Amino acid sequence: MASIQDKIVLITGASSGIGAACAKAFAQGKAKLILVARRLERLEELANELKHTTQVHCLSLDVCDRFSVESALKSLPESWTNVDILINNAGLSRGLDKLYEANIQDWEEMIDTNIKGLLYMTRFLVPGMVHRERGHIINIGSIAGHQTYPGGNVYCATKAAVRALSEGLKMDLLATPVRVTSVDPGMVETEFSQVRFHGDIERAKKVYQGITPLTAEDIADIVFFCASRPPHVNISELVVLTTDQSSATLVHRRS
Ligand code: NDP
Ligand code: 8X3
Repeated sequence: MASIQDKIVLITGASSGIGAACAKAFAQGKAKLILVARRLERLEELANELKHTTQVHCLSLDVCDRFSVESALKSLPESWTNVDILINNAGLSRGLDKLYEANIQDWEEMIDTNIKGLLYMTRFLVPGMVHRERGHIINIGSIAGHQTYPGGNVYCATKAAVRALSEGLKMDLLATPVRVTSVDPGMVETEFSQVRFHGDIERAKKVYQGITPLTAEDIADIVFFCASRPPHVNISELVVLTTDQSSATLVHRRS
């Protein structure tokens, strides 16, 4: 295992779910953390919890806002600028409507966050990695990027785009030591379904009824594992499902 101690790790979507769990896992490894999300109070709460273990810098940022992303990254204090590991995790789904009936605003949010937000973060941080000859980009994709499911239309398209972008970036970084990994989970119980159903908690709970879903910590373990391989080992793409799920649409429920 390669040490990640003192590496600077920037995690988008660190205020909840997989991103927050990654923050805890990388804090255990003594990495220095830049936590990004829109809800600053959530980030500060987490930073407070982690400050005894490692150094943490919080950035309240909407990754969809290209100019804010650029200016926030340019304004990082000197000691935080050399990001070693970028975890592009911020993302969301909105709705499960048929494509021809869906709310167009839902599409805009998914496309802007899952694709454009990931692109902006990557575009502004990867040149430094290439220049310093070290770095790792870990994108959180999804089983939805491999298989489309009914009502998943635009969300699945955004995750298929993440998959294509991970592949393309890996090609563009060939001949540099910078690594690209895509971690593609199935059902993970986080705030994801609450966000998908616009705060309908009862409907969100039903998504995980009768199964043992993956946890945010399960995914954070895997992300940490990918990041801590020796420099010549690049885990390119990793699909992870709960044992109760065998494809995007096949789920075994006990009740
Ligand atoms: P959560 O809803 O728990 O967390 C999503 C995170 O993304 C939050 O921290 C949220 O922070 C952040 N975020 C959303 N929009 C923005 C934005 N515009 N700018 C900055 N941050 C943003 O869901 P998960 O932890 O489950 O989701 C994390 C990633 O994992 C997503 O990319 C999702 O698509 C992917 N995924 C999830 C699966 C699941 O079943 N849960 C399965 C496969 C992939 P804030 O609102 O404070 O900005
Ligand atoms: C999140 C998992 O199955 O809802 O990407 O698409 S799923």
